[in-house]
Amino acid sequence: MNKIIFASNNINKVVEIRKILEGKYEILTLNEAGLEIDIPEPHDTMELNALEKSMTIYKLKGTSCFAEDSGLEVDALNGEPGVRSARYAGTHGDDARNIEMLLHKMQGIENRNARFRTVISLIENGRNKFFEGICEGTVAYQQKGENGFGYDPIFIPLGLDKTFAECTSEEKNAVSHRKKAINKMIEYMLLKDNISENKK
Ligand code: ITT
Repeated sequence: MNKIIFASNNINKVVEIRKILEGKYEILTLNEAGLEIDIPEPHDTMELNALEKSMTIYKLKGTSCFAEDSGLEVDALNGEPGVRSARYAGTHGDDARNIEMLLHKMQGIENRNARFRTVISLIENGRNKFFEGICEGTVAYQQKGENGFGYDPIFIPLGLDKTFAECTSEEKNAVSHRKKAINKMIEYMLLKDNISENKK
């Protein structure tokens, strides 16, 4: 099976993406690729941060790899936390405080519309391609559910009446931003592989 490095230190993302790509591609984590590295995310767009992560790893390893930058965009907060989702309350990856901060800012706000957005940067032979995935929904008034990670306990995807944290991984993967972006990337990679097969 083809192997590809996923340039992420977020084990929850790795688990979700492994499940989505099961049987199609083997995902190597940074650790498994022999890299212990914390890649900075200094930019103010998901595109540039995803590219920073994938390009950093490509330069170190020289093999195909991809990275993703993702976040929750809330309409009533002008798209916040957005690109700052992982560190909204100050400390990177403090999910509990990030949720607390978001619910606090949304007190008294009736427009709960929001979306998860993921941007993947895939680098092959030094060239970059972006893939985007969006999942529309609303921000709940309180946390519910134990599954998933990040803002899952307060995000209700459109068409369901429960939070992502109340969903099974199959239910989340059926509609998630990450699944949509990964699907686009797989379609692109398979098409390209077919084209180069036909040229032989
Ligand atoms: P890497 O950069 O190492 O991949 P990270 O956690 O720093 O991991 P991001 O900078 O892309 O990743 O931050 C994404 C944050 O957005 C993440 O920490 C969550 O708070 C939130 N997030 C993204 N996707 C999510 C999902 O499917 N469910 C819940 N929260 C999500």
